[in-house]
Amino acid sequence: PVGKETHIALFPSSGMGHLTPFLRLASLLLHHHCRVTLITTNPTVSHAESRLVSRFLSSYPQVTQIHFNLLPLDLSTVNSTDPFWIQSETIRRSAHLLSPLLSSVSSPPLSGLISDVMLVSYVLPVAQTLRLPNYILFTSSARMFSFFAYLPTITSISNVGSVFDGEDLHIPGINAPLPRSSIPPLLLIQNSLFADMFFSDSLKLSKLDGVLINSFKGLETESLETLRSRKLMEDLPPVFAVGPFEPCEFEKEEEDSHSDSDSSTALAKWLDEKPDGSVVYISFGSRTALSKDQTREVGDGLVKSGFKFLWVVKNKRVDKEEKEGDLEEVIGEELMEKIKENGFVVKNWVDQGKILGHKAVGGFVSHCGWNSVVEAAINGVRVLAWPQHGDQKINAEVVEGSGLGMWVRNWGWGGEKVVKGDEIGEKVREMMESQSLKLKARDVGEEAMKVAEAGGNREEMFKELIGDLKR
Ligand code: BUP
Repeated sequence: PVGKETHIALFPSSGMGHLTPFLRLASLLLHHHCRVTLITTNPTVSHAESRLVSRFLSSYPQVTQIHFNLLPLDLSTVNSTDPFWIQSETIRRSAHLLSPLLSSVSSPPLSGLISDVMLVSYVLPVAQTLRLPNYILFTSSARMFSFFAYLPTITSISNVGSVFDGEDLHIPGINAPLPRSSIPPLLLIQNSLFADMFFSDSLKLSKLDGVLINSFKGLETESLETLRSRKLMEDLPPVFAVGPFEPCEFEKEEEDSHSDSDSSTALAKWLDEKPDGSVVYISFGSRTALSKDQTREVGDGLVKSGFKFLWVVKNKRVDKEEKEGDLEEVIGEELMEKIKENGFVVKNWVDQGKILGHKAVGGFVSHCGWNSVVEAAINGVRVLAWPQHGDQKINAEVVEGSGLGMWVRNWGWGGEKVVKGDEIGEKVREMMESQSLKLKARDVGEEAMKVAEAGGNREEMFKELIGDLKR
């Protein structure tokens, strides 16, 4: 009804790859006059997450925060050593405690809950008990969502390998088949947390009220069309292509607290002095640390490419574990000297939104975490895909298929082999020198702008979503 205020609770899972799109979604919902309540878990895994949450809350004082204290998890009951997976499982197993917290939200009462795709099995029963519409934000590509929705309808957790045996997987309504080599490796490990989550959550999709995806026509035209028209399967809930999510003001201000402000000023100055489109930016995301050998080969490759480069180096999966002096130790003095001629190296973190939006940056060597792909797309920056794990090969297929970038398939998953500097340098050069790639990436960027402008397709999607929530 007219006049009813839409009040939405948001519940992200762990890691920057999940938190960031949730906060960008919050910002878009506020822009569309919704009231927002954010559920924040205590503790978080990384410093990056807690800093981003406090930045967000101080920028938007009108947002209500629900502090959600997690129950301790018995580690002997989880088959993972990855702190982000463990945290995600901790959130799942604590989810029943949400019920009293959500039911106490009253002025105005909640219209719906948008929770993380990784929490479906545990959050949906809570929402059902409270008679609260439950939507999810799928934090990867529409292509990955098609795979997620479809695979469990044709096989069981113990037979994933068999549907691929020697073949590609054909997903209804999607032209480019999915090769066996692209499936997230953890899916082939039956008792991994990921495989368990993937299967149990996927089979509950039809019970949800809707699925939000940070993607857009122009980047994933076919997959989105297939999902929205229910060509993939009849009982899918409505899919809303609410992307592209662009980096927000509250993220930019955070820069100084991540790295020391002297080095961020030096970086800004370094970039400002470079010609348009001349710099390659290299980052493998917030939760991938390359091996020492691979890190050195990357450095060697960047030097050999002959291009100017800005390189974010991580040597620990979790930022809290990084120590002073790590960078020099990993890269080594000799290589560090060569790097200084053409490169700028930052340990652990930069304001990526700002970097990709800088006119000096022309190319991006990326692991293809989905947020990074969308950020490159918004800015029309071409990508050299180097998927490391999880959904990243499926996202790299989107990069290649949309024209946003190129992918050297035989580099395999991160850590599978050490790719040599000579080859890295050659491919970086190929990406930077390709006129056709440059133009195609620019087209994708223009499409993103069109979708995101006032009156564009993204606004239509938000109107549809909010209309749905008001019913
Ligand atoms: Br590293 C890094 N600065 O230095 P993805 C990341 N980010 O702003 P991930 C920075 O974190 P999953 C840095 O812009 C993006 O929004 C980046 O998300 C930002 O990859 C986010 O790209 C990272 O999806 O997550 O973190 O590997 O494994 O969940 O895909």
